[in-house]
Amino acid sequence: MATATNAPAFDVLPMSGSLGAEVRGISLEHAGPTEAEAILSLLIEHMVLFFPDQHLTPDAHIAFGRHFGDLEGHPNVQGTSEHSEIFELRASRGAVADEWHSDLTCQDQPSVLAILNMVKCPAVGGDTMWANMVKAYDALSRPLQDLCEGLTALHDAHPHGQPEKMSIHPVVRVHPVTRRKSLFVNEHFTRRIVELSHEESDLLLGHLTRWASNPSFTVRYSWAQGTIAMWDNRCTQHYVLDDFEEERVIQRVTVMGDQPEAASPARFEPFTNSGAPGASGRHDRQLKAYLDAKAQAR
Ligand SMILES: O=C(O)CCC(=O)C(=O)O
Repeated sequence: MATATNAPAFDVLPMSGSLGAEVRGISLEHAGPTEAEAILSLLIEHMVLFFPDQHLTPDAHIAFGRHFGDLEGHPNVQGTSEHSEIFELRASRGAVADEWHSDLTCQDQPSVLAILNMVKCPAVGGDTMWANMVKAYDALSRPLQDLCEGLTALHDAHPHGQPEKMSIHPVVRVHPVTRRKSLFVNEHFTRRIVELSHEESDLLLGHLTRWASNPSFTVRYSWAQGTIAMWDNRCTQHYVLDDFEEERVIQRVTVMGDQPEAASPARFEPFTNSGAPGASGRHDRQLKAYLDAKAQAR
């Protein structure tokens, strides 16, 4: 049961040792501010929540999302025609969000949380996994934690066909509510560690993004039609299993972002060698272009 004083009591069933809980005994369609506050505390505790048997209409989905802040349509992907706040993923043979990611880290203010409504799901397959980035950070060795805390990374919207959309974020961020540190790089959007040479960046980023999906940090959820899932995008990543052959339709509303707070100030200068002829210059060009544009905008 949820425990906050005077908070509504829901049935809460943890789904793994790392993160995730199924919540029953609430109708999200009828949730008001008191329920929303209790749900938010549960979300902070469990990082991802699953609410089976909700069957929300798009309007009810949007209304539920608005309890948690302003909603944003997907900046790079079209919403459904009637509801600009809803972003729909429709697939019938896998290939949907099958790379680990936190949402929209290519933006300066990646989303705070998101709420999915499973509209139509295959009889088998198409599960979604989430991973706990606080655990991923905590389980790094002390020297690697120390190195990562002084670094930042360039993220871009290349997977959405817009590589010119970029942002730089700390590699380790602090959660604004819990103050816990979490690893904040992902295989989908993170392109480059700013302060390392591209070869060093490839090695470290490769290690960190593989590490982030270590099975012991994860929960895997098998959907049923009408289930709502909600996750804290500031300290988790997620991934859809590409193993289905029937239609899968899922809709998302997304709560607007905040600026990620660094665990420590950046300790090193950006590494760019873009003037160099040949390959090394080419590898640094994207980072240099971003830094130059930022400097000009100041
Ligand atoms: O379809 C899913 O289960 C997850 C979709 C997803 O990756 C996203 O909304 O960012």
